[in-house]
Amino acid sequence: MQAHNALFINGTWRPAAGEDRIEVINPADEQLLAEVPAGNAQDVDDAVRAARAAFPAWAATPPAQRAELLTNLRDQLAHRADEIAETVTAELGSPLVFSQKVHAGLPVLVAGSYAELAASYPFEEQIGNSTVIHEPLGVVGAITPWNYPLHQIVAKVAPALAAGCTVVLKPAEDTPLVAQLFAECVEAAGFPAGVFNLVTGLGPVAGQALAEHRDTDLISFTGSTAVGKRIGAVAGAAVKPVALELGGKSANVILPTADLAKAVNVGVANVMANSGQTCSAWTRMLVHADQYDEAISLAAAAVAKYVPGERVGPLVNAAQRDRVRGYIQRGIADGARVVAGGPEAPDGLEKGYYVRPTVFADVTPQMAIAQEEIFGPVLSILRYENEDDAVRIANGTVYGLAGAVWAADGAEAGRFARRLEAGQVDINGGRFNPRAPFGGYKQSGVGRELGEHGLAEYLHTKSLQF
Ligand code: TXE
Repeated sequence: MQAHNALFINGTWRPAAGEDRIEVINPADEQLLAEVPAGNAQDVDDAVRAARAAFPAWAATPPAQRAELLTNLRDQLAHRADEIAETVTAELGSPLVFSQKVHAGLPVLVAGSYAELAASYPFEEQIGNSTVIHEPLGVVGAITPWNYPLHQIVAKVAPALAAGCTVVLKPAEDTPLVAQLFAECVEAAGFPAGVFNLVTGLGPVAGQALAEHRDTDLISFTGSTAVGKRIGAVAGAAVKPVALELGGKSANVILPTADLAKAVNVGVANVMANSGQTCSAWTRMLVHADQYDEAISLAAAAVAKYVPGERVGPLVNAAQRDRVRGYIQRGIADGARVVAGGPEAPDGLEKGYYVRPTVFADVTPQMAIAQEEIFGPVLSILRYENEDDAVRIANGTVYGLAGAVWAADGAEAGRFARRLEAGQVDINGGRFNPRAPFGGYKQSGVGRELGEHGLAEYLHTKSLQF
């Protein structure tokens, strides 16, 4: 696709107010891919005005009609899947197969799920003598990250539109091209002007202007916990609802009855996917003391298959690469044992922001590599003595986004999973469900995305007593 030197506001592509540009770099070869406008506060204000003007008519559009347009959007995303996958591979660096399956495939499922939900959601219900009405909140400011760039957009925009809200999106500066492609899909799907608006730009400029804008009714943010806390504070001061999807440090608990080889192999694959840039990644593997050595050998063998430049892409930018290498060095300094990888650059890759897939053993729960989100292909393996110990370690971080539990019997794993402070836990590998709510306990966030729960975030509730 050809990058737009424009923002998508009120149904048209128009120049940004200022001259600033964002350079989009391919992290696999460090080459300049394109430039897009860096919108400013004026652009954000224009976009919010357009979204406000479009809101009454869109809110009054019957849900069945909103569902039709969302079906068109799903079809557009499916129709342009190859282009989407190539675009994400170019600006994020993920291997093309992964981009096709996940970065292009997942948004089609999520958009399709919201097309169905828009038509079937109980926007009105009867509770005793009350009629309870669920009305759209209004104008949504959406701020998204680069790690699953299209999924994160669709997981906010599709439920917002299904609910009858209008949207201003500020996507991540590293991955604006797929956001432009998404805007083209919205345009082609036939949504009325102003219902969806795109302002590409820098976080501290356009992102902050959107987060602080008085005329939005909800801010939905996915990104770092540090920025999420600031956005939460701004929203709190304005008594405005906020949805935050933040970081994670999820535990993969392998109970002694589990199929150890399978649990370790799937666990390694989970951490290596998307170069470890996944908020829900199972970055702490918890193994019973009796199986610890065997698990380490299995993990070292499994990770050897993840060759940088082939199955593992680069990190998104130089800053993220340096940050991840810094964590690998920190793990070594803190006394953890490297069983695969390390902080050096991978062999034979002169260009690109690559790091070596790394596995640490002898990790103790309080080490930085066991507490902080690394956001790279780095796995920490921890030892536990008994179930209570495993629960304590699993729950012993500020995060609570996701997790996994493995046991011979799904019911046994399910019982254990109920003790975890985490919003989504996969049992014996799990299976993706686009209707299942996703979101965090503790500092992993506020609110839920996907399914009915994700739609409810964009609704007010009013009750009429008869
Ligand atoms: O995130 P930022 P970064 C975590 C992960 C990663 C770290 C840093 O640990 O290593 O965060 O990544 C916009 N006001 N996650 O620096 O800055 C920004 O433009 C308003 C976890 O890339 O939080 C982008 O659109 N907006 C994560 C979005 O926030 C601002 C995904 C996210 O960028 C802003 C990404 C401001 N002051 C990173 N500053 C997850 N939960 O999946 C930045 N932004």
